[in-house]
Amino acid sequence: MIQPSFAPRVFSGIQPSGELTLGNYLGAIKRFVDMQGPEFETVYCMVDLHAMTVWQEPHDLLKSTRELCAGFIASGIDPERSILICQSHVPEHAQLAWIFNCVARVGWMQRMTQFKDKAGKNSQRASLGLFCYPALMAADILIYHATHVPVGEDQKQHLELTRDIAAKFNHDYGVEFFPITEPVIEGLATRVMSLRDGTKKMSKSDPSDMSRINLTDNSDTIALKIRKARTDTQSLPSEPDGLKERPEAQNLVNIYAALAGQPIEKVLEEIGGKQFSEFKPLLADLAVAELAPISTKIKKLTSDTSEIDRILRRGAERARHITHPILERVYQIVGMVPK
Ligand code: AQP
Repeated sequence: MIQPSFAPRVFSGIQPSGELTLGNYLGAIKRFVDMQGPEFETVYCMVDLHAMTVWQEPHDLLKSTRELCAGFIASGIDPERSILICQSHVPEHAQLAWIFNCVARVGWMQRMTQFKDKAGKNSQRASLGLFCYPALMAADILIYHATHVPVGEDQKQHLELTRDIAAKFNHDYGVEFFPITEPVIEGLATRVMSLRDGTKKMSKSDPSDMSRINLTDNSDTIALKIRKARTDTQSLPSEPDGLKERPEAQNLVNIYAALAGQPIEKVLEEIGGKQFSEFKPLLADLAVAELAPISTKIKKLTSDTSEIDRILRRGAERARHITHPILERVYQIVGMVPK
C-alpha cells in the first residue's frame, strides 16, 4: 500500500521511573535535541503512565516527572521549539491505546523481550499494564501521526510492533490513516551498558547506583563512578577489532566516542596502548565537562516546580490541537456514534 505523505513529525518519550542516566542522555535525549529544527515538528513526552506499569511510590513519581522535565530542558530541549508534555495530561494517548489493545494480538505482546526481562520468572504476577505497554507506546506515537521516533537500541522491537499495529489498523479498516513510522536508532551510543557489567544495559532502575551515571550526579560522583567502573586487565587496543569480547572496554570507549563526538577509530588512535588507569581520568574529564552544567541546570529548574507545571500545561494545550482531531477521526473510522 502506498503511504500518503505525512508531515515530518518526531515523537519520543522517557519514563519518569528514576533519575535520568547517561544511557538515556546519549541514546535518546541528545538525538531529541539534534532533531529540533525546521525539518521536523518535535513532540517530547514524560511517559508517566508507562512508568506505573511497575510500582512507583506516588511521591517519587511526581518528583521524578518534574525532574525529567527539568532534565529535558537542561539538556537542550526548548519548550517553545518542541512540544513538551506529560503523557497523562493528554488523554488521547490512553484513549487510542484502548483501540490498539483491540487491534494488537496477544501473541504479538508475548514475543516482546522487554516484557520477559521486566516480568522475570514470575510473569503471572506482573501488571497487565506491563504486558500491554507496547500498545500504549504505539498510541503515544501514532496519536501524533509521528513519522520519526528517535530511541535507543532496546526500543527497536516496540517500534516494529508500532508499525505492525499501524499496518493492521489501516488494513482492517481499509484506510491509509496511520503512518508507518521510521525508527531513528543512530549515534555512537545506542546501547550504553552498565558500569558494573558490560553485558547489561545501563538502567535507571538497576539496584546499584554505581552501575550508572545519573544526570544529577556531581563532578566528584561522576569521576568516582568512572574510576570504579569494571574493566579487564589488558591495555586499550589501537583498532576496533581489539575491543571484541571485551564488553566493559567496548562500553567505556563507546561512551568516550559519543561524548567526544568522534568515531571509535579516531578515539582508538588517540588512546590505543593506554592502561585503564590513564584512560579513565580522560573519560571522567570529558563526562564532567558535558554533564556538570546539565546537573547544575536541573537543580535550578527543579527549585521552581510551578514553572515546570506551567510549561507542561502549555505543552498539553498545544499537543491536544494535534491529538484531539486524530482521535475523533479514529472513532469515526471504527464506527463510534459521533458526539
Ligand atoms: N542504556 C541505554 N543506552 C541507550 N539508550 C537508552 N535508553 C534507555 N537506556 C539506554 C533510551 O532512553 C529512552 C527512554 O527509555 P525509558 O526510560 O523510557 O525506558 P528504558 O529503555 O526501559 O530505560 P531504563 O533506564 O532502562 O528505565 P527502567 O530502568 O525504568 O526500565 C529510550 O529511547 C531508550 O531506548
